[in-house]
Amino acid sequence: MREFTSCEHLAIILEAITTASTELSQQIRGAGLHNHILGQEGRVNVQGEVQQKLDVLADRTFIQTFLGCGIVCGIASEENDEFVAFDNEVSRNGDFVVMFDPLDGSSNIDVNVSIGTIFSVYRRVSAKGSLPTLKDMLQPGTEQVMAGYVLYGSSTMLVFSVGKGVHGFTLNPATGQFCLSHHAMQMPENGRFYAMNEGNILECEEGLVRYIKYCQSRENQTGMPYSGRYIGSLVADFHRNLIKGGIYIYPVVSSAPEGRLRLLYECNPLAFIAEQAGGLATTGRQRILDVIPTHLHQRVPYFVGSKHMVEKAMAFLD
Ligand code: AFP
Repeated sequence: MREFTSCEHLAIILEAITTASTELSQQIRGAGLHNHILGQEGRVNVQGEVQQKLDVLADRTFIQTFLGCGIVCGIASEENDEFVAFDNEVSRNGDFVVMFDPLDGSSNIDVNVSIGTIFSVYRRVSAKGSLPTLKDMLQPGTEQVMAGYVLYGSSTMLVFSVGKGVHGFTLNPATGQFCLSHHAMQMPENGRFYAMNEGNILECEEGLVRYIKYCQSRENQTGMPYSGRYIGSLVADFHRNLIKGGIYIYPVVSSAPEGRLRLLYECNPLAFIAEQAGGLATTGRQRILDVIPTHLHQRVPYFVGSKHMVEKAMAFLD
């Protein structure tokens, strides 16, 4: 049998993602009409967060699709305490692992605000034919071979990169096809939007408080206060900044001493997209893609967005 090329492999994974997200998109679009998929599942995930029914549905949908595609040997997701190894002959020979947040922004599900799926694909480092190991999951972001997200917003959109620029595809609900709508996306180098949960401002380090004051002043490059925009769905906040220019910050705060966002399936994939589009992603002190992961649900502080804005924010930190 002919071996697939790397390109063909990634196309198969991408097809799995479009299949699962098209199905999920339909569920989300009708969620208000179907009480059985709205609200809480009644369980708490490993992060101590209450799972929503749609979180669990999304997680299952993606797992089933990756399992069925034959070239993924295991996954890790926000909703599973441990990584999941696909234990069958075909999957054990799969070359790839996928890290994903099945439904980012779950607090927005019941209030009809944009949410998304974030994913990151790595080539396994363990031997083919065996079950994947934790080492496969704990690779630095520089090793990603594909990453992206699906945004369930005013339209459903897939944005991804295989390391050769960023492209966006919009779902045509009439045909169920994702069509190229945003070719070679570039993040503006500067912007006039900042996104941060300012409810936490009194808990932030002094340098960051000074940066936020700078954003609100006329001293910035626009000569006008930036506009604050915070949706509370990382993927939606990120997407706006990708298109219009801006910065998203989730810093260390006392309630989240290591930051709130998860390195493997939130920060790394969006950092990959940001860099591929000419933007920047750091912890405030270090490039996100260079962070060596130590555990599956590791959290990090996150500064991501337009290059000059992230550089400026970092300059305010000690
Ligand atoms: P979920 O994947 O658990 O919904 O995470 C949401 C999130 O990580 C991110 O999307 C938001 O930007 C952030 O949390 C919102 O957190 P705050 O409510 O603390 O601002």
